[in-house]
Amino acid sequence: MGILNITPDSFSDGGQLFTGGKPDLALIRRRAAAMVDDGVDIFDVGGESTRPGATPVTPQEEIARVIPVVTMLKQAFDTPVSVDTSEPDVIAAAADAGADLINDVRALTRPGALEAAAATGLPVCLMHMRGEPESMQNLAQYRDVVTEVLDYLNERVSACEQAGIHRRGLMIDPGFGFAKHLAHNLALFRALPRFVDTGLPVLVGVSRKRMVGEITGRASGNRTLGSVALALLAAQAGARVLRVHDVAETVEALAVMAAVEEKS
Ligand code: YH5
Repeated sequence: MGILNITPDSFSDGGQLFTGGKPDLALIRRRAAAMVDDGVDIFDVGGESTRPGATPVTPQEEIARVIPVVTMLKQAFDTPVSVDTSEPDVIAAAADAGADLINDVRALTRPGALEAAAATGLPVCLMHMRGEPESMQNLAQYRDVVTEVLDYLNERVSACEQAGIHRRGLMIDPGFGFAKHLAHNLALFRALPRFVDTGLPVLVGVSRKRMVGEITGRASGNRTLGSVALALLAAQAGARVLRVHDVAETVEALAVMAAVEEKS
């Protein structure tokens, strides 16, 4: 899954895809085409910055950032499009524009989000976090982080099933870096087989995150190697979807793993 960040503050992603209140569709198209050449399987389009300390965005602003991009990607490519959103109106508009997957860092907990997602009939990725990006690191306190995150995701899976979203349309994600310190992130990473054992596909998003910097000592512009190493370890532990900035490097590493494991 290749990240297309349509926010004015995502400078570390290597170029600004959103400037002057508008997505730069020509630039996004070139970036997406490069990802396709590199072997991407899913585009992930996000208009809300969810980094620690980020400021909130209105649903109208999110729609203005994301929907033209979804429309362009569906017209120009055959690659499935995921939309990174928590907002019911954005979920509905994304589905209308042809989105293939809803990726919600708030696991459909916003009022109306569960119903909006169920109405689209689209598959959903449920991620664990606590609180809101501007304050979430204050909530990084756990008695047993693995059990608490698994319990939360199982509860959200049940809520989805009750709202009419079938289990076969769900994916789970421990939410690396979201209300978690390094020790929590590492405990969750080591416990990936327990998430895989739920039988649901597991998505892992660690690309260029602080945890990579904390492990390697590298600043945000120099975390590709650490990110690829973690992605490979996640795949080896059974993660099915890897959300990454560096598609070419990750695909190359996965090809090595597949050869060793005699897969594809
Ligand atoms: C995720 O893990 N993450 S947005 C800070 C960074 C670099 C990257 C400090 N959406 C996830 O990518 N969706 C985001 O450097 C996500 N799983 C899912 N499902 C945060 C992000 C980032 C933050």
